[in-house]
Amino acid sequence: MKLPGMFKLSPEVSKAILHGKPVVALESTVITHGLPRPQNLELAQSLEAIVREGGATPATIAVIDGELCVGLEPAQLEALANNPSVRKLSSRDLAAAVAQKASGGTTVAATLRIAASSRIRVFATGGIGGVHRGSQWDISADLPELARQPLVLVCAGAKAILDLPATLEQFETLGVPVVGYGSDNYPAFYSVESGLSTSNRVDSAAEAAMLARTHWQLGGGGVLLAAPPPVETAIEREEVEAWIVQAQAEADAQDIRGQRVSPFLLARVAELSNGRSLQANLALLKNNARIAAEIAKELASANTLNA
Ligand code: PSU
Ligand code: MN
Repeated sequence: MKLPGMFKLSPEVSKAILHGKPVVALESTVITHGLPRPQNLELAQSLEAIVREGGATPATIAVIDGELCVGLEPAQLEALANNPSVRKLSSRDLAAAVAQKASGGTTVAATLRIAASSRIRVFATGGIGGVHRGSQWDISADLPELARQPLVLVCAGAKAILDLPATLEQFETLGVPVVGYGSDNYPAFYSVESGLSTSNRVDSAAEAAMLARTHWQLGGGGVLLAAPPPVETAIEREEVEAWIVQAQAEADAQDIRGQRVSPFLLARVAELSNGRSLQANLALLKNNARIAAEIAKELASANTLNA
């Protein structure tokens, strides 16, 4: 596959894409800005291992020295996770990072773009961005980018720190199907239920793949596949809510804005919950990677049958 020079596919990922093998994209802002050290690197490595065990090739995406890297070498992943000064790169930030030969973790939005250009069709993350509480104009670029790029995004819904009803309305406006995986409930990231409903439900990876392929045939872009977080580490909504309200009040008082809001809230909720939210976050990320590998396999085998 010929991509512009700024793209750098790892040999493993390049081969998998070329042969129509299942590939799962993984984002890197969760590594650089979403999780504390050393859990961030451990998590990044286990997500890759889970995708491999599931029979797919992991493609962790990041920008390193201005190159759009699709699939990282172990040393690159380590360097990224241990460098506290790398950038958080959303869609709007990619051109500057490339031009300035900078490095950074790519958000869901930026990862969607790079993955779509590389013809990857499945992507696993923890929770997608969305509409922030209190400031309805702070809407993550994750939303319009998901509407545009034809991928299945496996996540536990939007991050609970957000205004979930407003975020769900945005998906409807943008024409993004919000599909529950084995559930009618729209999950709330740390919690199994948000009190909101999904627009559809599937009960297997094969059904998810079929729905996505049909959406793409109809000219659609992204599909949000909402998987409930594992019950062992999930937290009741009421309990989480108190921590979020406190963290948001602190963010407002300290005038935290823009790109800093989500990392601040996630870190503060982890502190206020004595690490319980972190455990839930790690568990759901792994769960989503496992499901994404299954869907990638379904999509790849359907492609072979149609060839
Ligand atoms: N999921 C997690 N932790 C994270 C993120 C997702 O479990 O840190 C990241 C993703 O990269 C997502 C970003 O794109 O948070 C959203 O940032 P913002 O709200 O600034 O758009
Ligand atoms: Mn924002």
